[in-house]
Amino acid sequence: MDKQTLFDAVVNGEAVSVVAGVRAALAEGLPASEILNGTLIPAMNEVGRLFEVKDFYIPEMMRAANAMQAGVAVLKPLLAGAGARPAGKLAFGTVKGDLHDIGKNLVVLMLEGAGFEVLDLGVDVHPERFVQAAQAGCRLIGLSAMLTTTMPNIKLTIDALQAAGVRDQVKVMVGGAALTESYAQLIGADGFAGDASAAVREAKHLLNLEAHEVAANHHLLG
Ligand code: B1M
Repeated sequence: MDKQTLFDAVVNGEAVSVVAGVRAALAEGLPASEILNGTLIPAMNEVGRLFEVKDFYIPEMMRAANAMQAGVAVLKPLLAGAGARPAGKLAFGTVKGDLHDIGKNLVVLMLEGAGFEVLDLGVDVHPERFVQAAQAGCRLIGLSAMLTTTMPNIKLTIDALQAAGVRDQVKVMVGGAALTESYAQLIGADGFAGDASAAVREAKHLLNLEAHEVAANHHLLG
């Protein structure tokens, strides 16, 4: 199956064809990350465009989302297979009122691949659940929001962490299609990432992991 046919299968919500197409692409030697970033994600962007111009409605969007998830499930073991050592415990979720989870799931997958232990709180997550995760020792809270209407719930969650007295114990990273770095700064988040790979880099940066690793090596050497 060629790239265009796989792209069309995602857009048209044909999960069986998507699984077959992803398997065929892997068999041809294409890296999992290239199939994801070069075909599956662009196909979801096309679904968003079709929805915007009213060629697609919710049922079509849901079918496409299911097909995308079926394709990602095939790629999952390959994307998560880095097998790095544990690097810290994080809690991730899509904020209250927001049901989009494909992007959040990809970010979680990549973080796990990079060696983080991730508590995935799911979608439509109430601020109090993030507070509980912080109280339970998670070092980084990841908040995903895809809708302009749910973006304010990121700020509400940060405020809830503050009110509970745990804001200083955690780093807050935010992301999602509707967000920008400047908005993240405005609402008091510690970091922003535009995609899953950037999220891994940002999580390491926020937790100062490279520096700790360097320090640990120096300790061993010296
Ligand atoms: Co929705 N939806 N949707 N939708 N949907 C969008 C987001 C929209 C842009 C479509 C459009 O109009 N063009 C639009 C939002 C407009 C806006 O607010 N500005 C929209 C709308 C309006 C809606 C509804 C309100 C429609 C309605 O009911 N009238 C409704 C809301 C439901 C709700 O949440 N309460 C709705 C519903 C749905 C479905 C349920 C049908 C389905 C979601 C299924 C699911 O997730 N299980 C759906 C889908 C599929 C989409 C689009 C088409 C695709 C989203 C997606 O999965 N992208 C989307 C259009 C688009 O984004 N182009 C759209 C692929 C994914 C890999 O990318 O999620 O951006 P993304 O994640 C990326 C980065 O953003 C980043 O990394 C990820 C991986 O690279 N990232 C993070 C994400 N979270 C991060 C967190 C981080 C760091 C990085 O740190 C914490």
